[in-house]
Amino acid sequence: MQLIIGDYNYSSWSMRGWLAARASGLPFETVQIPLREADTADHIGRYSPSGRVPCLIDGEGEGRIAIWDSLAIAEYLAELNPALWPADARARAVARAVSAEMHSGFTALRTHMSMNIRKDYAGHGRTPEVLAEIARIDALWQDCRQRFGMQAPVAGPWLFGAWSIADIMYAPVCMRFATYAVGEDALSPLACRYLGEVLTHPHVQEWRVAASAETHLIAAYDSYG
Ligand SMILES: N[C@@H](CCC(=O)N[C@@H](CS)C(=O)NCC(=O)O)C(=O)O
Repeated sequence: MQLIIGDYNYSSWSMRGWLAARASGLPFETVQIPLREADTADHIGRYSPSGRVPCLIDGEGEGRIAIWDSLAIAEYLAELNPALWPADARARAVARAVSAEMHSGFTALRTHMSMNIRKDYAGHGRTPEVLAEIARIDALWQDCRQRFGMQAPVAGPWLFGAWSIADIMYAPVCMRFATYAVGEDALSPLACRYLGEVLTHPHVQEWRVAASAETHLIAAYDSYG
């Protein structure tokens, strides 16, 4: 498989696709395309019919498919490795709901606290709409941890016990919370603990190291200097 991604530093959707691919345990090759360059559209267009990343390519010849959306990529990988979703049907349904909520929502957070792993934007972006979305994320994390993640037999540090697509969908939110210093002052103790766990997950660390090593800049995304 090939996974086409954008910048490690800026591309939150790419991060989700890549974390899902890493969590699947399946072999894949990463093809990176710097975003917002003159040739970006041409380059992405060779792989992705929507012109967006991430895009997963699997198979060859007649059997080759392109999957051009982060959640669709995660679902495909979960068909190959079902451990990407919680095993229990009720937990899995809630995990899908929180993943879909992320995929289709939180537009204020995305706008005012765009992912920018290398920067320190402490205190920036806290509009009333963003704070309301942070409160919703906090409530959602607490609910998942208390009802599922902390319960036997699956108990573990993640939303549904074991690391799943639900955690992966919120990992870029955690990167934003690190950049914009959203911590104890804005989050419940439980959400704070969960945030700390995500930031030290080995796959998240791997992505952060790649973002730190990257030198490509996108001025339009360096919103606060
Ligand atoms: N709903 C899509 C969103 C993908 C998306 O918006 N990707 C951005 C990068 S994070 C992109 O490809 N932009 C193209 C460009 O900047 O040229 C998904 O979940 O994968």
